[in-house]
Amino acid sequence: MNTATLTETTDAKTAQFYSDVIDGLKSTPKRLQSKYFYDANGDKIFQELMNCEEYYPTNCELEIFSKKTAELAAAIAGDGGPFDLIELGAGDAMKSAYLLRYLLEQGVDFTYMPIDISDNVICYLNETLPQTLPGLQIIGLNGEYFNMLEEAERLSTRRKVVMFLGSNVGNMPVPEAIGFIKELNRHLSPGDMLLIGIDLKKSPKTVLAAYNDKEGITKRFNLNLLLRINKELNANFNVEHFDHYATYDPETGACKSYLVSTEAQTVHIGNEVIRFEKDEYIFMEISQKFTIAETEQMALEANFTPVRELFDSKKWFMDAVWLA
Ligand code: AVJ
Repeated sequence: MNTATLTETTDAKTAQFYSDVIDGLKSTPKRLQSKYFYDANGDKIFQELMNCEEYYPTNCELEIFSKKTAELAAAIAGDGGPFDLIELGAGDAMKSAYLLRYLLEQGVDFTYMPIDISDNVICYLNETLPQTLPGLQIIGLNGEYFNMLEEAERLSTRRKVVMFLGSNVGNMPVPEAIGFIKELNRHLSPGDMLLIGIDLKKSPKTVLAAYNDKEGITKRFNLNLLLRINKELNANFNVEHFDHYATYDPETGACKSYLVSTEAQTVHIGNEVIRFEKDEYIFMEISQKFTIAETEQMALEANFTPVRELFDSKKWFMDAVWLA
């Protein structure tokens, strides 16, 4: 068994977190980066979210991975030779595990390289996956996508299949998403592939409900970032003075989350002081939705060729295979 973990140092990560938070809260309008949602508590709240009634994307993609495993495996098989399967933002790898198990059963020679910003996640995967999937070659990489992708390139000599699931691509505004996928393409060679999970446009009510659940899990998920800032950056946010607000625009496909200051207040973060007016908002997250045509356009603009599209039974979600 080949198991390893590579981690950026905690100091460097905290320094980056601090400067990103201060930059974001000193800009107009104020913003925070949703990639910072995922500390240990954030991971837990996201798990709750995935199990709640309104949040559909995970279940849709799980349906694709559990019921169309053979089709997925065939779509990424290439010439049948060995390859490295790199996953950006692996999370609990619940969906990927279906594919990993199938590939192992078929005797395919591959190494699974999960990349995640959460060190919890990577430790967990390195420990548990080899137990539940005997024979799995795994190298967990803890850090930012492109830093760790470069690490993966240093470790890999074989054809690469990159998985980017869960509509994580939707957490960037479209132009940035295209830039990101282009950059990804530059790290790949002809014959390499991208298996990308994308949330599709659907009833606006269905989308909005997923980001505005009745139980308030999404609200807690957003507020948790303020608590993380308190804990890790020595700040004093009072989460009772912030409310969560979500919008969905069916025209653009942009679903956005905000935290709104319910009163005029001052927050201290390290040596910095941030003032909020009453009703001033922090832009927290975008979760972009696409038509199928828009995703194909995006693939072409980023120099990929779409080769296969798989859907759940409601056609709410798509996993597409794009050739580099
Ligand atoms: C994990 C980024 C795909 O945008 O749907 C869920 C995160 N935010 N509810 C998404 C999230 C609010 C989720 N992704």
